[in-house]
Amino acid sequence: MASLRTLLASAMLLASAAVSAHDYHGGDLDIAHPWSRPLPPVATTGVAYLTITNKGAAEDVLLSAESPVANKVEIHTHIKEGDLMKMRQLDELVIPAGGEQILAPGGHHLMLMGLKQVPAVGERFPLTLHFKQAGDVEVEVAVDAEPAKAQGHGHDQH
Ligand SMILES: [Cu+2]
Repeated sequence: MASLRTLLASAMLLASAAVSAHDYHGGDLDIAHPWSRPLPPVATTGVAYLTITNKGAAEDVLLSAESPVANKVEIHTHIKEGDLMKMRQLDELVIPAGGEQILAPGGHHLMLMGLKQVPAVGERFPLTLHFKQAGDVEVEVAVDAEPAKAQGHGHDQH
């Protein structure tokens, strides 16, 4: 797998050269603005946020996700226990017909476990989402210094 890093590096270069909208489509799903917070170089876990909109007449389900930058990707949510917000792993995430799921700080998110490399601010890394109906949708997660769509969800300490 010596070429993985090279592949990834060129994918990131290509991605950062593209300036246009940062939205993806798969089946009846729109996936808007996948982003991640900046991470310290020694980070072993990361988080990805995005918004999934289902324009279809049937529900879809996010079953799992994967990325070449992490050993595995888990679907997480935050649950309030007393005054504490705790993370819980979810088996899947339902996107209702005509509805949306907003993955954002303080709520649902994709957790990148066992980072193999830490993407820098301004870079993008690939993420593949596996949906029950829409199949696989590949997106690129932008590492943003100032998240654009984080409003209204409080702060967490991921
Ligand atoms: Cu988490």
